[in-house]
Amino acid sequence: MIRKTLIAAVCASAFFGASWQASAATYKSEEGTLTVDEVVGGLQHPWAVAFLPEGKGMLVTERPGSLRVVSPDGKLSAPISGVPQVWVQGQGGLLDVELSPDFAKDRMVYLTYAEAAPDGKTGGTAAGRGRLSQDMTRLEGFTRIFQQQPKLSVGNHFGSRIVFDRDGYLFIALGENNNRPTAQDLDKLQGKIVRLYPDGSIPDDNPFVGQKNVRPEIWSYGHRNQQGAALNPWTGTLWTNEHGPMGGDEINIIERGANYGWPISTFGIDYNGQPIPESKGKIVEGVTHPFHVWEKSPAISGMAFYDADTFQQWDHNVFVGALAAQVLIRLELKDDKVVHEERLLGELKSRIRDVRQGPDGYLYLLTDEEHGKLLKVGLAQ
Ligand SMILES: [Ca+2]
Repeated sequence: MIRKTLIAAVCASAFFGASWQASAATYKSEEGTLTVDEVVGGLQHPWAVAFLPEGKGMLVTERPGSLRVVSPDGKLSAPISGVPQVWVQGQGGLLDVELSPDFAKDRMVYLTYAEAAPDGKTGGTAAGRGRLSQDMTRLEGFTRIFQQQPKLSVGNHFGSRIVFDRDGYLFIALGENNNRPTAQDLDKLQGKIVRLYPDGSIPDDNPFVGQKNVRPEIWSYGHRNQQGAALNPWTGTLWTNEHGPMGGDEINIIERGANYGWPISTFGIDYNGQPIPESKGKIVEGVTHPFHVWEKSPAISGMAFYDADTFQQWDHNVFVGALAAQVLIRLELKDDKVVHEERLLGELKSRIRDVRQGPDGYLYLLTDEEHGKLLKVGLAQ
């Protein structure tokens, strides 16, 4: 145990200097004293963070359209060039960032973003990839590999998160553009998870390939607005989370071809206090029900499984960010059930947009604010 702690401390200092003990703010939690370090501030509505290999720091997206490098010592780069033009409207803009599983060889960076229709009045989610130059100032040859069609959003529910599975398939978790019925329409890409090859081509063994009037990209459907997704490191299965309407935020374990219910099945109600018009109830036959549901919505975004050795108190926990509730949610799992929930860092009064486990075993959070921050969270040892 002592040895492990020592190794963790050495790794942590190799990654981000040894300053946290001196500068970290501390907060109480059930598992010990939380330490919170500001890695960098002054981020404009940061949305997603991805870790570069070999301790080179991180890539961070800002929703108004910038992708930046945060160096290991917390310096913020100028915007990286070659990033696509994004549609900055409502919840839209530059969204998720993920590195290729073969990044060490191919240096590919994947982005999701909102793009406008030609008339500029509506938009949808798109994804693309480009090669990060060695000096990390440019994305070269950026190419769109996916777009939601038709473009139905006027500024809401773009999702989105990118996850690669262990076999290298690319999953994109999407929103329904605030057009409820489309989540059940298999001829549209709203409210879906799609499964692609990394170049955007469609695998032949996707569940709906070859069916008439059905989009072959679809892997699962009936989703509302998914803003968190991660691969379960113990099972290799894809988990996503999605915003319900008023109530009914969900975590789902994604199965091939399954219907996750929105809007015919939901634990939430409409913002006007009335039932969702299309809903037939909470439990509906033929629908895969949520793994976990919040009847009162924290407005969840980002998700990370904790599988590092650094803080063993967090072993097998799942962390989820919350925007409206302004907390980091910690869930304890036992036999694949959520057995306990703790809400952390409410003192910060910050909308938590993303949460990831860093290579040093600390958690990294982004706060969705005009002057947002990248925070590093651990437990005092
Ligand atoms: Ca559902």
